[in-house]
Amino acid sequence: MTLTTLLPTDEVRDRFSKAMSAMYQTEVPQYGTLLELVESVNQETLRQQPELRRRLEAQGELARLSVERHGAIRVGTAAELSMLRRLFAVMGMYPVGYYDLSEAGVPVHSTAFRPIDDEALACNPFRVFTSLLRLELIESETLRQRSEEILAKRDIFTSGARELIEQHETQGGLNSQEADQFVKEALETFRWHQGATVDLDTYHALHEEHRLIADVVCFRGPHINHLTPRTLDIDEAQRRMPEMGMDPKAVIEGPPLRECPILLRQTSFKALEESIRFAGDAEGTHTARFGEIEQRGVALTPKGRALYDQLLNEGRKQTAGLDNEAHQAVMDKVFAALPDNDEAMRREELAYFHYHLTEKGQAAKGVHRDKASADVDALIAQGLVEAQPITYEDFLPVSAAGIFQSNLGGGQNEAYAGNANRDAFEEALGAQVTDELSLYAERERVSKLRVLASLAG
Ligand code: OOG
Ligand code: NI
Repeated sequence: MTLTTLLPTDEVRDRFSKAMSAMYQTEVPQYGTLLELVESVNQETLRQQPELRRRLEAQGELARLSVERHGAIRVGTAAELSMLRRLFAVMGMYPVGYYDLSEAGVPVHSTAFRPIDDEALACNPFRVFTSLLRLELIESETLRQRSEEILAKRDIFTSGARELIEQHETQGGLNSQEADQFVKEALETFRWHQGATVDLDTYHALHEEHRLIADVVCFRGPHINHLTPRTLDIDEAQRRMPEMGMDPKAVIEGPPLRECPILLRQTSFKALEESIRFAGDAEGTHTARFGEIEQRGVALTPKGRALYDQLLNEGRKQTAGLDNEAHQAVMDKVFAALPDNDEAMRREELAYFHYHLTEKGQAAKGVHRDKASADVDALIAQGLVEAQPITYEDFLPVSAAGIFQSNLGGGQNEAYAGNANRDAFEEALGAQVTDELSLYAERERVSKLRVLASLAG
């Protein structure tokens, strides 16, 4: 009998995300340029900000920085979404969060497949923002039916991928060779296809309803539409995009520049217009794929998030039509209401923190048996404990909508709004999505308990 050693799912994800990045570089050469830009901005930032370097290192994030990416895909049916859930599970990626984009006039709802525990996140936090098209929101009965028929005919997974997913489920993992084969097969689902499955007239009819519907329905698979590296200075990266031949969207989405970054700031370069061969041999074009970069900060608690949402709304009322500089200046004023200081955010329970022992705390292990030591604030004041911001690993629906829109030529339809339906999404997915905030709260809670336990000895 041969014993097979099963590969950790973290390793499968790491191989897949690297293979995906290599594939996307050949598909969209500008993505390679974007990676170079982010890499040089990151190296410069780390040189200029030794404190940031120290902190990222202590958080175990320096090592993951060069592989850190998120991608995005859009699928058309419940069967496709639930099979994707099983495919991502092979890589230790699980559905986290529910995002209703109908609110922003885009007929999809979404989740993010991503690793969940500290160790997996530290290894490679690869995430895929995955949207399900909501055909039920299309008004025209004929178009809806036509879309359903077209989608019913395609299979976005190779038979090899299906077999390996089942094998993972029955044997509890894949060995190294199977994992390599899985990566190869799974990549086929995310590949770009230059040929459309429909004729030009059908494409136009769907495009007329919403560009995104055409993007999901007319192709053989849910081509990856962007891969986003993490930058440590998004303002600098945005400034340098034009000199590297990229056309950035007008404004950086999310909060303004801060000493202590929160959540997520994002910007993108415009989608490429790509030539497509339609059924019946007609030539045409389609715009779907773009480039994006992001800067990540601390995860906010429900209280912090409510304040963020309120400030963002206030800011958005004043920023319509402004250029990036003016937009950021307004946001900066509005966001003064959210303390730009880790300690203040921690005390006011606006953000999540990971507690760990300082060197002094390590030396004091077991000697703090008195009651007062259960008070983390006191331990911090005594220099025994340090609180580190927990990085936000998720997405922001308003930013996502801004990204969607900058690439859909402003296409949005207010008639879609007010249609959140998490139950229907979970039914299509075949599982519940995990609440992202509960994950951060749990990581904070466990770190606090650990620190107290080790000091108590
Ligand atoms: C996804 C847009 C959302 C983000 O970073 O917020 C997204 C899409 O265009 O399919 O990727
Ligand atoms: Ni994105």
